[in-house]
Amino acid sequence: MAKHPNLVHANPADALTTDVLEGLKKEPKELSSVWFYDELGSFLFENICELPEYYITRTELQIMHAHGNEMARHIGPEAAVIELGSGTSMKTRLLLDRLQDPLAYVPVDISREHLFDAAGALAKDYANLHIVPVCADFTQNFDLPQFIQTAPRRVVYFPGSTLGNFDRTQARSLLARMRELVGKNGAVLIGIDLRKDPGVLERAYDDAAGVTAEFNINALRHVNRELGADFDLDAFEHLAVWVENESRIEMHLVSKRDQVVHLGGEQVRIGRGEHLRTEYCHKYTLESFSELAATAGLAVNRVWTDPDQQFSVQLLEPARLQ
Ligand code: AVJ
Repeated sequence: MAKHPNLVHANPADALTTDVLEGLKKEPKELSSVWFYDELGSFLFENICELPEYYITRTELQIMHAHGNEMARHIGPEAAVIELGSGTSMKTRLLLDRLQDPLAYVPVDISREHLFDAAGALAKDYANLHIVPVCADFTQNFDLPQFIQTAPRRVVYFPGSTLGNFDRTQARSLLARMRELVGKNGAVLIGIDLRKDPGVLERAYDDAAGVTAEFNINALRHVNRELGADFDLDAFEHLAVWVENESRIEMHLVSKRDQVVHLGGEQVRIGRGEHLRTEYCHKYTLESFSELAATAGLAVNRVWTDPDQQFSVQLLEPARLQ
């Protein structure tokens, strides 16, 4: 996150302020999508998952129900499952329920509270499973406990199409990191959203009930509260736009008027009609994703999709060298 690791901040909030200011000084302006997820934001996201226009969660669950047994067979017995950005671990249960004698479940999440809530709930339902929560930002380097590092079959689970939020370079290094985590005998089970009609995509990110709009605006509320900024929430409009040549949806906040925002002792001018970019959601074809995975040393071994090919769950394995 912080782009100046050499700067030492007395207070972690200073580092966050520096980071936000840096984004606001860019052309176009941007604000990291991590700001979506405070308590209200997580609640709004859960509501998004239930919206008729937001096909992603429901389609991925449908694929897990239809093909989970086959996924489990491919993964095999005694796997250590490492989930990046585990949240409530809701989809994971569909996998754990089907795996033969899983060795351990390692949820990795930046939110300590969500992490331990989810781990506690799982511990009740899976009495024989080692549950090893790791509180970490999975985009940074983090260590796994020794007995996980040396488990013979390590599998990274990365559902939700979260990879789509990263640009190409970041996505490649994240995939390479997963390959490193699982080793040459491991596998990656990943949810990837597929390219489709732009109208369908834009509606999925700009629903009629306005929940996604509220979710987007809430990032500003979060920055106001956490960093003492004074964004006027009513002065921004939600925008979701399909950018064809990047194959992605972008979420923006568009300023309704000229305004000045105060943050960390600085003033940021935002012009009327100026855009603040808050999220990328890249959409792949089966070919474009397989090419990306290959650049990170991963080969697509199996692909499961829904009948309309809206979404995919893919099993990747380290590519053999010759
Ligand atoms: C949770 C990152 C998968 O990109 O579709 C939902 C977040 N943003 N609506 C996505 C999101 C707007 C979501 N992910």
